[in-house]
Amino acid sequence: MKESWRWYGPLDKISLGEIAQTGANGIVTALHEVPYGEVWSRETIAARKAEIEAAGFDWVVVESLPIHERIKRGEGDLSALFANYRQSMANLAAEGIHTICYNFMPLLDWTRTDLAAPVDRGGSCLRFSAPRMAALEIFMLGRDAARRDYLPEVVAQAESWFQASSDDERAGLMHAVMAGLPGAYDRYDADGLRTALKLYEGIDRAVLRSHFKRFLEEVIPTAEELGMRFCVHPDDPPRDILGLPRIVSNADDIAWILGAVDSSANGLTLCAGSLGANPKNNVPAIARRFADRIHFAHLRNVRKDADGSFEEAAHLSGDTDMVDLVAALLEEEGRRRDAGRADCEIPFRPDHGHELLDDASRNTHPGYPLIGRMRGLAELRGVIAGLSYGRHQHQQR
Ligand code: DNO
Ligand code: MN
Repeated sequence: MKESWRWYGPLDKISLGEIAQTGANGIVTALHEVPYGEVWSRETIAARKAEIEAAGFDWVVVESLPIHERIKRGEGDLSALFANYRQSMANLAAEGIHTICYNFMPLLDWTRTDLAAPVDRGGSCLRFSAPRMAALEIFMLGRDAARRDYLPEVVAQAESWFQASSDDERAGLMHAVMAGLPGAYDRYDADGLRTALKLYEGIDRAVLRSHFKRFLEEVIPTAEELGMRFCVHPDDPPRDILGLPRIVSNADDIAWILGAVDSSANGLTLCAGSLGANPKNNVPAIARRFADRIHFAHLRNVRKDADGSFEEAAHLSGDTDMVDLVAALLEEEGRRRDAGRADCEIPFRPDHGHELLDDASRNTHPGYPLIGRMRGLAELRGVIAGLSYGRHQHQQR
């Protein structure tokens, strides 16, 4: 497996020189400065690639080539947006970059309510509290319909929190919920969010699926021609948020997507932490079922509570059997190797990490600290080495 690391580009507080010391050799990044919907020019891609290569890395995955909200909403004439998207793809392929991660989450990206929840023995993690999210939806935004999405006791806790909370605490909650958005765009306050949600009125699961299918039909044939691999990132958390349908949340959803345009160019980012936040998802089983379409993996763990809350656990210690999951990915690599494929290595990154030791002082992107991710990567590297040795021994016998 190819060890990679998400770097947010020149504005990232962690430099490529520092990333080199983590042992990773692949970089996962995007042109975060280009507004959604605009073409990534070949020159800009080439300059970023040169910077990455000069530091001794390969640019292994684009995460993400973002999909404009109008495409998700199916709004108006989309031909120019699709043409721009395909042009960016062609420019990336011309620069030798072939793996593209993207998501189809309406409006938000990953969603948490607390960016610094304490963990045992020190440090902090990202946490999703069902009562806090319910407080935001029901009481701060006034979406009464959201009551249906939470257990009655969660709604009761949400109401007490809301009544006792200060303006600063409410603003802090809104800030945490927006933190998953990758670029500097489209962060909302309560009014802005209400307005943005109105644009999604009438877009239910079936409608959103039809917009997703249209996207796949517009880009996957081009991806095939260009030799590119697309890999959709699952919804995080894998459930409806703010009443917006989320359609990349479980094995049935994934089967539908991969079948909607049945091509190896239409693949999956196996994000263990996202899928693992729903107790119904068995992540190693999902990895085995869709193994031949996994083009990229995000490895991290979660620990779930009974009320729908969860927090990010250390990479090897949450609810997902990480060793079994890595074994599933190594089995797939073995099959690719046996089939004589040149591109058998699956790139992975330690998705998020805890904030540990000096991490908080660097004020890095939430979820993306240096030391916490380095710990995760080191643990995963150990698992991979151990399983690879076992497999090697087995083959010798
Ligand atoms: C979380 C990430 C996601 C992911 C996008 C992909 O940290 O895994 O934000 O980058 O959803 O489009
Ligand atoms: Mn992920």
